[in-house]
This record gives sequence, structure tokens and C-alpha cells, in this order.
Amino acid sequence: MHINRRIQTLDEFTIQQLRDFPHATGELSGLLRDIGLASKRVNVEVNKAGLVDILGDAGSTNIQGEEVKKLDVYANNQLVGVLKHGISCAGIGSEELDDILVFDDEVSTNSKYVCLFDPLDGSTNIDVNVSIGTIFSVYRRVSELGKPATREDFLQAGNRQVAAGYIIYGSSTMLVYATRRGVNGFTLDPSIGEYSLSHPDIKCPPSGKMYSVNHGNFFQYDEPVKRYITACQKKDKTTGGPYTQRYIGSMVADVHRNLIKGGIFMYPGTKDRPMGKLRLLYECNPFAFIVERAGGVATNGKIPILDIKPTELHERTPFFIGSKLMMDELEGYLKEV
Ligand code: AHM
Repeated sequence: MHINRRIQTLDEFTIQQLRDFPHATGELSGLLRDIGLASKRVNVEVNKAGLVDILGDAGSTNIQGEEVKKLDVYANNQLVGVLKHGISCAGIGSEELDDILVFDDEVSTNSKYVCLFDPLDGSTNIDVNVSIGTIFSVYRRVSELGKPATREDFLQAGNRQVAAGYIIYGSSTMLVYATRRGVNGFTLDPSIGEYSLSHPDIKCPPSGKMYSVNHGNFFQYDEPVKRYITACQKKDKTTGGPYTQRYIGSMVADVHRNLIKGGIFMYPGTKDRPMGKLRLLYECNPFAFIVERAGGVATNGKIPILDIKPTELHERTPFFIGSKLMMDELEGYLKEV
């Protein structure tokens, strides 16, 4: 029988990486496997989202007599379930939950990682068949092993992430994750139900042709941001502008595209919401870690996102992320008074 060894599954890949570190315990690989499993279950439900009229609306009872959960609640429950019953996670923080959830059984209290996630980002796009995603972030605990995880484990600066990743439920389903060793992308092969390495060692192009921002908020942005956006639309020999505007309203899709093709994504503060919309712990930190590992840059307009020391689980931050040279150019505008 011929087995195509050129295709490496997510499990094979993480085990291969473990072999390079003989002292590694395999906990991180276990965590990634658990998240991969939860995402496959979410993927099945996301693909059925258009059948809502047949299967029943959220909150109602479907024809099998089962209660239909909103997809973001379903995704949250799947992630909590696998991580609680796995052997690698001492607790979770979720965009869907007000507070952290600490697992207090013996295995979990001896686990060295905590995980934060946005179970279904861009969920307002589900009804219209636009790509959405799951975003996750992994930290090594700072609290004592053998005892329950504490809030301090979750309120660490992004530069202390051990791993971060996302799953994009798009025209194909992909899991992309980063560790200090680099960024790799895996595409779900529906025929075998496995993620297979499709985008090894992803590097964010230093420049690109696309900028992503909500133009509807233009008059709410600070002057330097407005000037930069206006410059993106002008012909410019140094930048190669005008850039193309692309904004899906689903950050996973927007940043994924820019990571692969080059570009810049912005969610600045507005007059009404000076801290913007996006959450530091669940959305910005994981993407900042991934994009920086791939050679890009992420800031809040003043300092690197990864240097921000969080004080609250659900805090928000202005967010600028993308190709290095485009971010340098933006920084020039933001420095102007
Ligand atoms: P959500 O958590 O309610 O899905 O919101 C997050 C999403 C991001 O994916 C996206 O970049 C942003 O909200 C879009 O917001 P806006 O419609 O204000 O531009």
C-alpha cells in the first residue's frame, strides 16, 4: 500500500516537534490536539448554519427534539469541554464568559498551561455565509503547580504567550498556530477529518497592497489615522499606493489574508469608543503573537500589543497589525502631532 508521507497531519507535526525536544512533556501538543478536535466539531455546525430553518433557530428545539444553541455558545462549550477533560489545561478564559473558569481536579491543577479564546469571532457573519473563526492563546502558569490556576495566570502580557493560533472556517477550514519556533498552517482534509500541513513556516510579506479598516467610522478616527487612511488611497511612488481596501468585518479572515498576502488591518479607537472594539486577551494578543512570529508588527498605535500588561480580562485596545513596512509607514503618521 502506498502512503503519501509528504502529507503531515497536525498530530504528526507536533509529535515531530516534540522529538526535537527530548525533555518536552507533550502537554502543549495535547492542548493543540484538543483545540483541533473542538474546532472540527464547530466546523461541522458552522457548515450547517444555513440549514437553520430546517434544524431550528437558536434557543428553539430542533426536529430531533434537541435544544439548538447559538453557534458561539456551542463553540464555547466544545472548547471548554475538551480542555476540561484533557490533561494539559488548568483553566480557561473565554470571550463568552464573564470570568475565568478554573479546573480544580487533580490532573488540571497539575497542568502547566492556561488557555484564552474567542470561540467564534465575527459571529454576526454566520447568517450570511462569510468566513468566521476561533482564536486561541496559551500561557504557562505563573501560579504554583498542584494548586488551582489564578487570575494572574491569565493577566500576563502577550509576549509571555507560549503559543497562539486561530481556525478559519472559510472556503476550506484551516488551523494556523504559532510558537516561538514559527508559524504553520494546516488545512482540514474533510475526507479523513484531519488537519494536514499545507502552509509550512508562514512568513508575512514585508509589504502588501491591501488595507483593512471600517471606513464607516472614518470621521470618528483621530486625525493621524485619517491622514494615513487617506494616504492609502493616494498614488504614491514610495509605497506603491493606492492600496486596495478589503474589509470583511471578520478579523480572522481579514488578518489571515493579510498574513498570507501582505497588508495592514486596523481597528482604531473612535470618539465614542477610544479603546476601539477588539479585546486584548482574546483577539489582539494571539494575532499579535502570530503575525510577529511571521515577521509582521502589531501595536496599539503607541506600543507593541505584546508589551501591554493587562489589568482586566475583557479589556479592549486600539489595534494595528500587518506587514512590517506598512506598519512602519503607519507609525510615521501616528507620530505626527
Ligand atoms: P464579534 O466578537 O462580535 O464577532 O466582533 C469582532 C469582529 C471582528 O472579527 C471584526 O474585525 C470586527 O468585529 C468588526 O467590527 P465592525 O463591524 O465594527 O467593523
